[in-house]
Amino acid sequence: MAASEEIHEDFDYDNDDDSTTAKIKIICLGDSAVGKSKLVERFLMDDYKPQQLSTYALTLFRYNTTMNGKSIGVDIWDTAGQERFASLHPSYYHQAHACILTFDVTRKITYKNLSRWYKELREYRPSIPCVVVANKIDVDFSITKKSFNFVKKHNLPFYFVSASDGTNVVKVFRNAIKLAVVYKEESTDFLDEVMRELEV
Ligand SMILES: Nc1nc2c(ncn2[C@@H]2O[C@H](COP(=O)(O)OP(=O)(O)OP(=O)(O)O)[C@@H](O)[C@H]2O)c(=O)[nH]1
Ligand SMILES: [Mg+2]
Repeated sequence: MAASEEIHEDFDYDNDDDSTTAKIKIICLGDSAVGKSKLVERFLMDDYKPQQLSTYALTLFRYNTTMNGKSIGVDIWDTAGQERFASLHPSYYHQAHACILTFDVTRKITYKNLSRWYKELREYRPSIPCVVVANKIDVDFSITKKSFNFVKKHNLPFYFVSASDGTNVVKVFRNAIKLAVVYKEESTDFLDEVMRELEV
C-alpha cells in the first residue's frame, strides 16, 4: 500500500539518524471520546505540531524533549474515532515503543473495551510497555478510590488523570516516554528482530 510505505519511509523509528537523538513512537489507544486527543493536547499545550495523516484518520504529534541528558524525538500517534468498530491498520502499531491505553471513568463500556484494545495491541506488539489511564476524574473524583481488575490482571502502570484540569497528565506522558526509551534501548524482542529482517 503506497500510503503506508510513505509513512514508513518518513519515519524509521528503529534506525536513528544520529547517536545523540532517539526516535520514539508512542501510540494512543482507547474508545472514541475517552479523551485521547485532549490528553495529548494538554500534555503538549502549545509545544506541538499536529500533522494530519488523513489516510489513516490519525494525527501525529511530533515534538522534541530531553531525558537524562539525551535528546529524544517523540512522535505521539493519535487515532480519530472512526476505528471504533474495526481493527486499526497495522501501520499504527508498527515500530511503536510504548502505548497509552485510555478509558473514560464516566462510561463503563470504555473500561470493558480495554481488553479488546489490549488484545489487539499484543497481537502486533507483544512486549512494548503499556500504561493505562483512567480519564475524566474531574467529573467523579470518588472513582479514584476504586480498584480496577484489568490493571491488576495484566500488571500495568495505572494513573487517574484529567485532561480537563491536567491532573497527572504530564506524569503519564513523561513515564510513557521513559518506558519507551528503555524499551528501545534494551529491546531483545526476538519477534521485532525477525520483523525487521523481513522488512528489508
Ligand atoms: N470532563 C472532562 N471531559 C473531557 C476530558 N477529556 C476529554 N474530555 C471531553 O471528552 C470529549 C472527547 O474528547 P477527545 O479528546 O476528543 O476524545 P478522543 O478519545 O480523542 O475521541 P476520538 O478522537 O473520537 O477517538 C470531548 O468533549 C472532551 O472535551 C476530561 O478530562 N474531563
Ligand atoms: Mg481524538
